[in-house]
Parts: sequence; structure tokens; C-alpha cells
Amino acid sequence: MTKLSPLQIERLKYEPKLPQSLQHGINSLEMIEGAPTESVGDQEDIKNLFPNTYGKPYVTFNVSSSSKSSEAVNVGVILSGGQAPGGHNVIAGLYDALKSANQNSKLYGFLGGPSGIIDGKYVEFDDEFINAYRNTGGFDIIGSGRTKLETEEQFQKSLAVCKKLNISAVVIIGGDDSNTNAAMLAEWFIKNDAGIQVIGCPKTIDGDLKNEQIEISFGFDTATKTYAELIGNIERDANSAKKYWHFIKIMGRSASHVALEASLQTQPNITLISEEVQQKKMSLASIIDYMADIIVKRANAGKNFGIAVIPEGLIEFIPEMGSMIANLNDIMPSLENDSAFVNATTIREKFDIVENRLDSANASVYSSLPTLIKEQLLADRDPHGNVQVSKIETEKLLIEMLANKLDDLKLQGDFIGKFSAQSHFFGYEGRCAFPSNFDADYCYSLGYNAFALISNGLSGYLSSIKNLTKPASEWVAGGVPLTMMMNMERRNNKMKPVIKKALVELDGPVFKKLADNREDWALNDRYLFPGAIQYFGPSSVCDITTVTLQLEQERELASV
Ligand code: FBP
Repeated sequence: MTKLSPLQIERLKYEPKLPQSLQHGINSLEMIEGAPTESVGDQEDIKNLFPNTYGKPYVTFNVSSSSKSSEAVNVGVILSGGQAPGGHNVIAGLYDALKSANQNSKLYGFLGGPSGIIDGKYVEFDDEFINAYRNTGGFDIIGSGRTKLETEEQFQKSLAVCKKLNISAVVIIGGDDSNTNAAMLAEWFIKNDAGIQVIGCPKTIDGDLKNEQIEISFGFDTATKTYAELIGNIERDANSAKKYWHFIKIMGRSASHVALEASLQTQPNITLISEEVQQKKMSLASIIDYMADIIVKRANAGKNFGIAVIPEGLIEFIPEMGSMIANLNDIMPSLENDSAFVNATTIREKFDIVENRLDSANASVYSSLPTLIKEQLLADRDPHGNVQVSKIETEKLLIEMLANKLDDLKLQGDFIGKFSAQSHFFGYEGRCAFPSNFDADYCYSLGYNAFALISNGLSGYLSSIKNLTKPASEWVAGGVPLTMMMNMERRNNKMKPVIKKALVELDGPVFKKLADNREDWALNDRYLFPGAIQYFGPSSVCDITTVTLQLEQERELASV
């Protein structure tokens, strides 16, 4: 038998909390329909592409005065995309809801992400199987993957697998790309009279799958707390040794929510926010000037140390880099079929071919980069056509450029200090942590609620749990149509319907908190040390939500 850690043993016993409306089980629910919805952009295109699932209303659940009985159903579940703490609890919540409605219902887990439903690779869950994973981090219960569901052949194969297992509903637990898959599959199943519903659950540590109905994606809470613990520890080390500048890249493929939240929890000296860089059209050189200025000022005060937090997605938001990467993304498919490129014997030859193919302005940006970064930019795109920013060492690029800049300043007599830097990347460290109490409860509720949506006959909806800064019993359960979050974007050189990412709002309260304080944090050491996530103890420590969620909900309340 596998040996469990003491915390694992205790967490298995944790009983996740549910919103009051779901506490009486699936058979005692009444569904309230809200207003019809529109997509966030390109309404006509999205409506034409999703004629069967477009425009549906929001729904919420209340406890009903009467109780019904439910027929047995078979449901399949998929974990999709990057790991996020709490995924196992979504499955546990779904399983408990399905069994509470009818003990004869079955839950199947498709293995290895969306490819599991196409290839017919699955497991059937039972109590013993599920119980071993309650309140644990990771997606290892069934694994995950990033296969894009979009071709007729994939849909046909998925249908055949579902028919074989008599599955009448599929739950896809994923981020923006995975829930785009869910929307496509839902539409296709209805169009083909398959009798199979599709429900999504909002997952991603990146925190960029949110809107008025989805207050936060699961995993953000735990991942940001994990990174904040690590940053706090490094701040203490930096303040003790007083000899290093630490450059910490924080995960988050595109939006800077994770870096922003981790910084609000720890108050480092510098925090870059990609969305601000883009809005102010800051070039790489001006970012270096901004950072060098703080390093010089701190050195003048005798402080040759500090902490800089860098969002993972930064590189794509620097205008000249973003344009070059977009150009590179467009030429990548043809490069992969180009024998001169594929058979090039040296990396220099590859760089030359790339520079010849890029537009001239983009070619000169590309050619100005260090070899390491040029090489990393050529790595494979993910199945959705995204450059894999987690593989690009922006933190090292900034260190190299800053070292050169500070050398120049020293020669001119404008820098009297020392610059010794350490680089870090916090990403995978946070994605599989034991879910915080918040994520354990939220995820369980999302999964439970997904089955409420299924049992009320809906398809093409995302499970929604709101009012999240209140105690769990006051959370509001419901659903939001996936098409409502969609617009058209360029992917792999084609316009595609996708769920729109929520970026950091520069006029919102969360960014404002950073902007109002960063000058003070830059020069004075206002480091905060959040410490490790606490699972047991006073609620003021264990159940506290993120600064992002608190500030956003305060704004929401103020606007009512
Ligand atoms: P999702 O959007 O699928 O949740 O992925 C989140 C993420 O952790 C990003 O922050 C990161 O850039 C990416 O996954 C890394 O992907 P991979 O696990 O494939 O290296």
C-alpha cells in the first residue's frame, strides 16, 4: 500500500463545504432562468458558428419545495490543459452529486485529457478510487492533455465512445482553450442529435477565465499562495544576505493576474505587469531603463539587493516582441515543412532562415536577441498555436540586458553599486499543491454543481459558483452559457472562435493597489511574508481568499 504523508492523511478526512442551495442534493433543486446572453465579441460570427447553443440564459439554483427522483445516467469527465490545485475535488463533487441523485449512475474518467474521449481510454470510478484522491493536488487521478477538439473525425470518434459507454453527458474541466473545446463539442452533439450534454468547469491557475458570472477560476487561489510563500522566503533571504537581486518569473501564460496577486501578497521592489507594458507601449529598452533606475536608486541608498517579479507572458506584450512573435507564429507551420529549416545542421542556419522569412522590422528584433532566447522562441507551439512562454527565460533576458545597461552606467559614473542577480521561475511548483481550503470547497462545489446543470438538461454551459468572498454556505450556484464568453481570434494563422481571456484591468482596483504602492515598495523594504498555506487553524488564516478576489468583490458591492 502507498505510504501517505501525515498531511495527506488529514486532508483525506476534510469535508468540503457546499453552497446552501446544493446541500439538500440534486433532487431538491429548482432552476431559475435569467436573461438571454450575447457573446463578448463578434456576435454574428459566434451566433452563426453556434446556432444551437448561442444566446441561452444564465441560470441559478435554489432549494426547491418538492423533491424529485432522478433516473440513472452515465457521465464522462475530462481533465484538460495545465494542472490546477483542486481538480480532484471537482471530480469528487461530480461523483457525489451523481451518486446522491441515483446510486446506479456511473462516472467514467477519460484518460490523458481530451484524447481519452477520442481514443476510448477511460476508467470507471467507484468509492474507493475517488476517496483516495479527495482534497489532494494534481490531476494524476486520470491525467490531463492539451489535444484540441475541432475536427469532424474527433467528434465522430468521441460520439462512438460515448455511445459505447451509454454516456449522456460529458464534463470538461479546463481553461479558456479547453472550454472552447467544450463549446464546440456541445454544439456538435446537439447539431447531430447525439443526446449528449457537455458542461465545462472553470480551471486555470492563470486566473484569466473570469467574467461577471465566473468570479475566479479554480487553482488560482492555491497557486498564488504557493508562489507568495516562496517569494516571501526569498525576500527574507535577500534582506538577510543583502547581496543579490532576485528575478522571479511567475507562471501565467498570458495575463499577469498571478504575478499581480503574488506581489500584492508579498510587496516586492519591482513588479512588471504585461498589460501595462502593452498599454504604455513600453519597448524592451524602456523596461530595462525603468528597472535600472530602481536598481541605481537602491544602490545609492546602500542596497545592492532586491526582488523583481516578472509575469511569464511578458514577452508577448512588449509591442516589438509581440509583433515579432505573431509573425513567427504565422511562419512556423511553413517552417516545419521546409526541408532547409528542418535539416539545418547548426542553430545559426536556422536563425538565418527565420530572419529571412520574417518581415524586416520583426527580423531585426529577432536578430537582436540573445541566442538562448532566439532558440527558445523556435520551440514547438502548443496544440492551440500558442507560443510556450513557460519555456522562454525572460528573467534571464532581463538580467543580461540590465547587467549591460548597469555596466554602461558605471562607466559614465551613474551607478556606484554592485549588481549580482539570481533567476527563478515559479510555475510548476504551484500547480499541484494541496488545494487550499478555498479551492477544496470551490472545486467540490463546481463539480457538484456541474451535475446539477446536467440533471436540469443543459448543455454548452460552464459551472458557476459566485459570491466567493462570503462563507461557502452563502455561495450562489448556477451556470453560464459558454458562447457568452467567446469571440473570434487569430490562431495558427486562421480566425477561430475562442473564449476571450480576461486580462488585468488597468483601471481596476487590483492593479490600482499595486500602482498606488509600488514607488514606496521599490525603495523601502515593505516585504510581507505570507508563509505556507494553512489547512487547519483559525478561519482568518485558513479560509482567507486572494487579494484579487477581495478587491474585485468590494468593487462589485460598491457598484450595487
Ligand atoms: P491552462 O491555461 O491550461 O490552465 O495552463 C496554465 C499553465 O500553467 C500556464 O500558466 C503555463 O504557461 C502553461 O500552463 C504551461 O504548460 P505546460 O504544462 O504544457 O508546460
